[in-house]
Amino acid sequence: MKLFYSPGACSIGIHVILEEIGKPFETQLVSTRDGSNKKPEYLAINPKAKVPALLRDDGTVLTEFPVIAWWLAKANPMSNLIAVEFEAEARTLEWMDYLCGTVHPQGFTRQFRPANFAKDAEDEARVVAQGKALTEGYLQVVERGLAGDPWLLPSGYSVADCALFFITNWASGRSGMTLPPKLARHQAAMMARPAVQRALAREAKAA
Ligand SMILES: N[C@@H](CCC(=O)N[C@@H](CS)C(=O)NCC(=O)O)C(=O)O
Repeated sequence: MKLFYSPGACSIGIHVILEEIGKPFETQLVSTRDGSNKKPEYLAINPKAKVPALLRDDGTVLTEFPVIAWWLAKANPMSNLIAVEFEAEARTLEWMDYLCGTVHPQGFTRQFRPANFAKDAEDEARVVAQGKALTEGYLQVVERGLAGDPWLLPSGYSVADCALFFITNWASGRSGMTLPPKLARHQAAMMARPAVQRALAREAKAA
C-alpha cells in the first residue's frame, strides 16, 4: 500500500491510521505547496488533484478521507479503529463527514486558500475572517458533541479521532486559535500516541 500525502495536509490523519494498523506501507510526498498535486504524473493517480490518495495492493486507488479511513478500518478489524456495532459505526462516519466535508472545506480552506472564494485580492482578508468565524462555530459543535473524553465517541478511539487530529492541528497551529477544553485534551491524547508521533516525524523529515 502507498499513501500519497503532503506534509501538514489533512492526509496526516490517514498517515496516522496506517501507523496505527502497523502493517508495512510506503509513502509518497506530493506537495500541495509547490503544486505537485496538479502535475500529470499525480493526476494519473488521482484526477481530483487532492491528497490523501491510497494505492492499494490490488493496484486500485481510493480517494476521499472518510472513505479511505473507513476502508482501512474495515479491512483491518484487529486494529479496532471503527466500532463493530451498527449505530456506533454510523456515528463514526457522521463525525468524519462533518470534519472532512464541512469543517475542512468551509472553515479552513477559506483561511488557507482565500483566493478560491474571494472576488479579488482585496476581498481575501474578509474571506479569511469569515473562515475563522465559521471554524470557531464548527469547533464549538465538536466540543459540545465530543462524548468519549478524550475520544470523540463513547465507543472508543476510532478513525474519526484521526480526522479530528488534523483539524485540531490546523486550528491550534496554522490558524493560531485557542482550542476549547475537550478539544485541547483530545489533541494532547493524540500527541501521546506512538502512531501519531511516528507519522509526524516522517512528515517533518520530508517537509
Ligand atoms: N474531499 C477530500 C479533500 C482533500 C483535500 O482537500 N486535500 C487538500 C489538502 S488538505 C488538497 O489536496 N488540496 C490541494 C488543492 O486543492 O490544490 C478528502 O476528504 O479527502
